Amino acid sequence: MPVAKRETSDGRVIAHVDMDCFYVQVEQRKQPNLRGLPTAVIQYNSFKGGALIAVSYEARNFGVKRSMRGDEAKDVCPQIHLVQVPVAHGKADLNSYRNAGSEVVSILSKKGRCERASIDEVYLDLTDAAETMLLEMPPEAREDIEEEVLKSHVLGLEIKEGIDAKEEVRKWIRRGDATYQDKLLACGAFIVANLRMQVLKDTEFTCSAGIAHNKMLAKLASGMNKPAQQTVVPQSSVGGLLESLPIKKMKQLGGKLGSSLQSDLGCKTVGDLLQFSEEKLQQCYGINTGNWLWNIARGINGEEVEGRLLPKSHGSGKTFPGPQALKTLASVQHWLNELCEELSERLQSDLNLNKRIAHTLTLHARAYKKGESDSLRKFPSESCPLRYGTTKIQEDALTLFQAALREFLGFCISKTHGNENNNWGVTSLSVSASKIVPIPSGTHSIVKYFGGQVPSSSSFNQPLGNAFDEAVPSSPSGSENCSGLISYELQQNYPGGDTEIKNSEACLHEQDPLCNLSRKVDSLPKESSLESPAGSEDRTTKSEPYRELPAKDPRPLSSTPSLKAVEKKKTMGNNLKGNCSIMDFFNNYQNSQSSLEHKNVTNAHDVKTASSFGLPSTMDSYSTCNQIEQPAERCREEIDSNVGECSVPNMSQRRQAWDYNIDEIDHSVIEELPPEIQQEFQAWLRPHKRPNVPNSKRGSSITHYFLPDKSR
Ligand code: TTP
Repeated sequence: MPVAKRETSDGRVIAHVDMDCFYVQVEQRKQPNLRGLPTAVIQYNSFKGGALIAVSYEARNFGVKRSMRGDEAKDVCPQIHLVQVPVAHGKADLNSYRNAGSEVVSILSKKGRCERASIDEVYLDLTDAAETMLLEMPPEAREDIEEEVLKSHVLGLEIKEGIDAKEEVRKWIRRGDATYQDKLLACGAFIVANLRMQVLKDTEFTCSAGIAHNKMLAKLASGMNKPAQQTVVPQSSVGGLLESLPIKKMKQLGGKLGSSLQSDLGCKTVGDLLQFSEEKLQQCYGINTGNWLWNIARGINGEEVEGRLLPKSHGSGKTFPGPQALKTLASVQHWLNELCEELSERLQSDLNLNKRIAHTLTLHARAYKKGESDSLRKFPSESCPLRYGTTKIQEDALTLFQAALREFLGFCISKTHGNENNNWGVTSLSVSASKIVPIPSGTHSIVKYFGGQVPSSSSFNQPLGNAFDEAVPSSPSGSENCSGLISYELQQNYPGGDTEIKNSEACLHEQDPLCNLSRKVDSLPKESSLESPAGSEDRTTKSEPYRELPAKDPRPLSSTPSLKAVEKKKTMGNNLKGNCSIMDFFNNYQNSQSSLEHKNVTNAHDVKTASSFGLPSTMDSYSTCNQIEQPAERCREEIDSNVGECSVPNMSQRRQAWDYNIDEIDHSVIEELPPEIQQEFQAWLRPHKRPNVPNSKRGSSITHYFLPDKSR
């Protein structure tokens, strides 16, 4: 349900920029001979020439619509060029479009706070830039105004027949009696026109824009004059705009709420809402939604432009219409594997490029059950903490699917045994990764270091997964972080090993989708269980005490390395390409930890202490929350303290968070690390070094240091 945010000021300048027929433009840039021709991008399948997903404006002039199939488009426009969307993993590969969107974002974000709203849409807060322009070069003082600015549409500006619209816009821009707000919007028109010209010059893409005092109005306006145009919404025009705006055209009113406003309150347009008091709307729809409705009827919307250049989530999905519906668990698993592989690649790329990790894996599907109409039962979406590594994501997605299927079928395990082909069909599948947060900056090079050791992408997955299971910290801000940390703990505790894969494979062969279900699903931590405030519950100790072993780690098992061995490797210099003692150490450390696990280590403290070498800060923040059961707010403070660079002011908090004696670190180990990691360690260590005290601990056993200290 939408929630109203207080309108902070009507003096803001917000732009919404939307690319024109975006996928078509991307394809036309690849094939310039298609420019200016009727073109559409299709997602090919054999059914009636594939589905149109983007249509050029030239093709639209012939009556081609996105709702058509390729064959229909050819009927109305025989000369249309149909370009097939690239394919990977047996489905549309949108990477080239995503990358093209990023090119645009990098240009637009230079002028103000920028929020990437979708693959081809951006919000900009241009208030500061507009205020600066107003001071330095007010619109009324401008003699030469660029053509692109004069081509702006100004809502409410009457253009009489036979009058040059550009001249009217020039007058509006240079009005001496304009309100301060209108002057700011006029500045916004200059800034946005320049940005759009820059986008065209640098990327060859055209875009359209809306310029208003808030996001809602800017978004409404950007679609009013397409392609390659911009529309300004002065405050005085808002009433007129909303008066005739159909309810369902307003963002957030396209669904059930909009339908209810139409059928229950008789509102056809947004303006019709004006007749209802705030109390009445609150009575009908609750306090928040009622308040939001009252505000939007007046064009009030205080939503901020979030400074976000990267997507909030990653998803990969595919539909299986009509006869293509998936009717066996084996076919579902096949497609889940494809989708998860794509998702995993994107997560990996996000990690490498942006240093971000996702915390939640969600499975959505649409399905039908024989004998029931679609509307009767929705296929439930299921979530769990996300574990990095393709295989792990695939395993977890399958388990989530099985859980959802079980719920969908009404737990009638015995009835479905052996006859799944006749019982259900899946018409769409998707997996998504959300709760994506930056890795705390002080840990980047360590994560990179782990990733960098792995030679190929296929073999990359498992070791990195392990490295992350051991090492990846949680998100740096807010209460979400606490649940993120909990997810991480739970991930470690999920016993998803080979045995279970084999079981589920056996299950597939037996055509019994549910034979293995209860056990796996019960052991998979669901995301919903992460919602309670961190610290209110000791989740680690409540979870399965068994920690996952590095199942496919090809590295040999060996005992904990002796200091002598470490010293020997040290003489080989700092070149860490290939195996080196610190890597041996990590391997051995994992192994030694594993042996502890086999001894049924149920103590969260042990697990946490053992993990703390990998990336100590956030793990220990969680542990601290965990141990003393602090409220979420307290957790947040501690996590935040671990987020920034390793500045001295944060060190005391850091030191508290690390649950070991920092003076006991064996420096010979650190010296073996690559320079950037050494720097990070040094930054952590520096404030703790006591001047004039001989390094009495040098040479103390790293084994002693890294193994859990039972006395703590
Ligand atoms: P839109 O911005 O909705 O449309 P568009 O950019 O093609 O055209 P317009 O000029 O009218 O804004 O979508 C952006 C891209 O997203 C679009 O080019 C293709 C893709 N898309 C789909 O793949 N499926 C869909 O159902 C929609 C609506 C869009």
